[in-house]
Amino acid sequence: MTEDNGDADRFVEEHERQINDLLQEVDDPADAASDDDGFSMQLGGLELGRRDFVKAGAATGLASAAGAFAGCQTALPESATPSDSGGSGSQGSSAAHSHVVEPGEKDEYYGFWSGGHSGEIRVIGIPSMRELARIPVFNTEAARGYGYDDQSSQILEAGGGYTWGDNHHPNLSETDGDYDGEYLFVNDKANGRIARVNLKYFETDAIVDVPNTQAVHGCTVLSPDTKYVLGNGEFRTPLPNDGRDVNNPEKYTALFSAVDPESMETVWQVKVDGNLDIVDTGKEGRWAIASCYNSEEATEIQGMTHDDRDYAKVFDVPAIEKAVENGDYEEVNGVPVVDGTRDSDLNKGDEPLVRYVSTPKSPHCVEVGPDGKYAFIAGKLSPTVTMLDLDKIGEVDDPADAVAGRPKVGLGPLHTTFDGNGHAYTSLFIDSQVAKWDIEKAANAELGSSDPVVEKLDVHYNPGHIQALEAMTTDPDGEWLVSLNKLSKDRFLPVGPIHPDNDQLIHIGDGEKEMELVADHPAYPEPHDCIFAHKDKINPATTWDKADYEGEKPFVAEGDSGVERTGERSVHVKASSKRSEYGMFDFTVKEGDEVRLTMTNVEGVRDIIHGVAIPEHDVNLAIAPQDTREVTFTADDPGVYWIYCTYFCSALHLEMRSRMIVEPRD
Ligand code: CUK
Ligand code: CUA
Repeated sequence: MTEDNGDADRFVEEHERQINDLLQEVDDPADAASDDDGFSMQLGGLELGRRDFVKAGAATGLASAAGAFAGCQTALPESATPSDSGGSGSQGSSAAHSHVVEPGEKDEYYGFWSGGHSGEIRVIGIPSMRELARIPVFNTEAARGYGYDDQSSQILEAGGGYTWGDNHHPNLSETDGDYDGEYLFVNDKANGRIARVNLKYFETDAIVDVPNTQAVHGCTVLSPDTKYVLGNGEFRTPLPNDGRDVNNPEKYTALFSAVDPESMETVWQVKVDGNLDIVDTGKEGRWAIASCYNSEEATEIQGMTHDDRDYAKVFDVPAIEKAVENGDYEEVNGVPVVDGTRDSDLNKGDEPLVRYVSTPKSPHCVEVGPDGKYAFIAGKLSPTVTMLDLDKIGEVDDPADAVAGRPKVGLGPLHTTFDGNGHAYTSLFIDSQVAKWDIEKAANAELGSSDPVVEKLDVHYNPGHIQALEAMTTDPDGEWLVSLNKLSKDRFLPVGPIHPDNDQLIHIGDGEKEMELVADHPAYPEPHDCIFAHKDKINPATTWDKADYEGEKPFVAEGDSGVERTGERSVHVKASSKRSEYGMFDFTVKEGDEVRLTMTNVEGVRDIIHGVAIPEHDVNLAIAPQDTREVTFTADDPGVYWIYCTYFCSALHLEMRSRMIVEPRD
């Protein structure tokens, strides 16, 4: 059992050097054409040539059919066959597999993309890569009136009142290990939150501000039945973070949190040593596996990357529940916090709450394979992926004995996905490649062997997450894989210094043939991850069902429009809307009145949305058929204000207007 972990400084330095090399080549294509200059170096045990760094098609004008795979040839074991199928990166035009969905035809899969610090979720059809919708979650969004009407403002307010979030990991709710189409859950790394999107309406319906935690990074649902939404606290802080221990970083702590998917309340937390990065669960509802890149518990980068080993933490969910039941916790800000640090009494005995598995080196992602047998932990600063045997982890005395394999896949491995046919695909951030490898071969190979690697494909550039169709279920569909590349550099028309990311669509088929790069897709900053569900598993409503909000808000039928004075300085205005008129051509309030406006769209047909814009009052509603929205604002200044509809709903859309008359008060 030998392996090569290298040391952090070397990897960071090499990484920077490669990026600089690459940038220089992009700046000076002439230089790059001479790739046979004998340049080569050893890195992480791999012999690398210049072409490993000058990735094919990198604005160099290199003959791309040859270039696309040139980068992997030196790095591949002899048994691997570089593809000759092109993968020219010419945005799909020469690809053997078409991803085009003809006009009028629909995609086969829904893709849900995290939006990073845009705070939103994006819905993209696969394989076309056409963007279908954006679902605002932690951000406000004018097109859908999110954060403008009272209801969505209250969701944002209850979630802490922040104006943005940083969502990384979208997850679909599961029943029996398969997507049930009910909810999507997503983390907010920036403000330590988890949000729920209702997939009947494709709308955010709850945000929980997880107590005691400053960053919720990794986020997943507990398979197979979504018993909890689990969130990883990445940043260590004092507990509680109320001014105590601010100068004693050794007393900071990171928490693993469980949120109830229905009530969206935090039901328990586990305090751990080190930090917590990414998390996934086994398929049987017992294990949650999280990566930890800062076992050093340092506060600056040198310290965080100092050790050659960090760990994966394996949480035993039923054991944690038992500890909570037994009252073995400390309550902090209303949440039971159990002690899962290594010295905790709860970690002694044969049912420890948390097993710490030594893992090289600043590991990043954890993904559990479709059969639930292995957790795959990408090494980030180690060129390896550690396979943890989940059948064994509960049996062995030393958790290290549950390590079932550790293939060397390439530089900067971050995330792994699956085709359901025995292959794993790992993104290589530093190499700018996707490595496809054989899972069983890796389980039988020496630790640190690169023999299990079947093939590598260049991507453009620096991939983070990769995701194949339904790869997180027990029955992945293969066929397509998306590589979410952080940098696009020269792949698109320049649009100023903030460049788009590049999500690349790659054909993988059933894993038996070579991977083929089929399309580039620019992405507005900055998605991290995505998840795919077959269209039959998602069943959105096309109009609202008013029974769903009965008792929460009124439905204003056409005859019910009117103004009611509710107090000395408050009025309630109720109005219907339809093509092409509001329920009232005008209404009158008094200067200084607080106006509560309730508006229903009484249309029964899909696609006819009405908007409500009131100039100079920051009022903006978007109301889908059969829905009601409310907004409360103050009519500060006397005058006439033309209300108009923002959605182009009919030929008489421009005439769809009403007047708010604000009379002077005296
Ligand atoms: S993290 Cu972004 S590339 Cu937040 Cu899933 Cu790995
Ligand atoms: Cu209603 Cu435009």
